[in-house]
Amino acid sequence: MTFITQGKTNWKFLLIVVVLAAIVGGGIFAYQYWWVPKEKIEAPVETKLTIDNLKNAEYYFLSYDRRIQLTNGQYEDWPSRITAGIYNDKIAFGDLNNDGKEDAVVIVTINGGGSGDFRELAIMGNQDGNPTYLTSKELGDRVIINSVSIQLGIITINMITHGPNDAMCCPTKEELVRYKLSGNQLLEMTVDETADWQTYRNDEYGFEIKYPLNWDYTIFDPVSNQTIFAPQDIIEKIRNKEQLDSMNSLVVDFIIYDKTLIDKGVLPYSGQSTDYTKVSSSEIDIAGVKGTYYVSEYLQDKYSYKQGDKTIVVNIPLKNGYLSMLLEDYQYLSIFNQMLSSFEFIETGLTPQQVVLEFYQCYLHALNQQKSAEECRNYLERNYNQETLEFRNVNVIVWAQDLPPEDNLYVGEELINGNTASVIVSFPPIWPNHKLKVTLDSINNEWKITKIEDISEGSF
Ligand SMILES: [Ca+2]
Repeated sequence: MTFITQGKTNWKFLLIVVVLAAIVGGGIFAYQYWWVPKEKIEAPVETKLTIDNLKNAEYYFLSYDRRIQLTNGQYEDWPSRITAGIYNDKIAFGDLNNDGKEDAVVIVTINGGGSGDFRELAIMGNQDGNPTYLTSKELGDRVIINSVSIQLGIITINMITHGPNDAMCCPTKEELVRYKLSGNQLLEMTVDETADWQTYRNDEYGFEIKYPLNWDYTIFDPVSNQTIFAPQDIIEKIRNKEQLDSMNSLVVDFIIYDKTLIDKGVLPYSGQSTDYTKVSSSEIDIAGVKGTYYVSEYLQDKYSYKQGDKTIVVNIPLKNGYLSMLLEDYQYLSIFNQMLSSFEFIETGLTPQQVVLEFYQCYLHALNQQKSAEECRNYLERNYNQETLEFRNVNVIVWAQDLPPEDNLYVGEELINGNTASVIVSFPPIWPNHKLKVTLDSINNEWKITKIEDISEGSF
């Protein structure tokens, strides 16, 4: 991205980024900046559920097949010896049915007079601020609930259940269960649905993210690092420029706002409502950092969106800027959220280009120390510990005896595709026709050279 620093291309570059941001963000940036009338949109009336109204709501108890109205979190029916209640400190809030309003999960407990004490997970929907029972799940007799949380629409319960040798009184087996709401049903999730997903890795900005097995990605604009993720057939169409008319076709994409952009005032989306969108925002914990999760709802038909459609922007701080993840097509919400929860920071070791440079510095070193090419090769083999290192037959061994000064070596184009990278090395101006293609594999988050090919045109 060296040309950003060249004064004469700044404006053109900025224009590209601003236009791009306007297109990708559903026009939100540009419109809020230049065309939105200054009157503010009325803020929607607060319709949040509170612990107090959850303590005074009606619940359905599965274990006793009965609807019970709680008063101040309790219920007592002495004739039938039934007592019930909720745990005030085991309540979590979050939108579970994607209507943009925070719902709640509540742990309820019911006892029929015996020693059995049954815990259930109750899902309370948000109807204009009133808790409304949606569904529930039996968790067990006398299990201990450690914590309940909602993250990206996924409910996680940390609890202690009964191991094979535990008495009913005293469970000891720690268990983590996760549920998601699908319609009015609670689905238990397998431990990691993303286990067989593919990994996108970005060494420059130090993060990786998973995407589904039958999906692919394409770098749409290398300047802003805009990268689109979608099912393979859609990516194919985008690559062939067949499907760019509809923003929804972008499915999931991201833009990296690095320090250079931010210093120039090109900022990630900041969530203002417009005359055609209503935006709500919430803080989200992603891989240990605080991000912001914006949901925009279209109040009228606009671009390729219909009234009521939603898009999401999530800003995640990186060491050197912001990653802005966008969901353009709301039907992929659950995949988008899973991609987000797979986000991880990675140790930024050497980039493929740096590894290649280091590799060539060895040759320079060998030259200066009067070491032989053989010695240097041994050094590299030791350092890279790579049995498949296949440079023996490449002319580079010969060149090592007569290497150009460091300035004349150009470690050029770098292409990273998942765990494989290639770097083109050339030697202008001494050998302008000479090029090498160096292939690297990422092994345990470290780039290792696996192959060097002479791709020169014409003879040396
Ligand atoms: Ca909701």
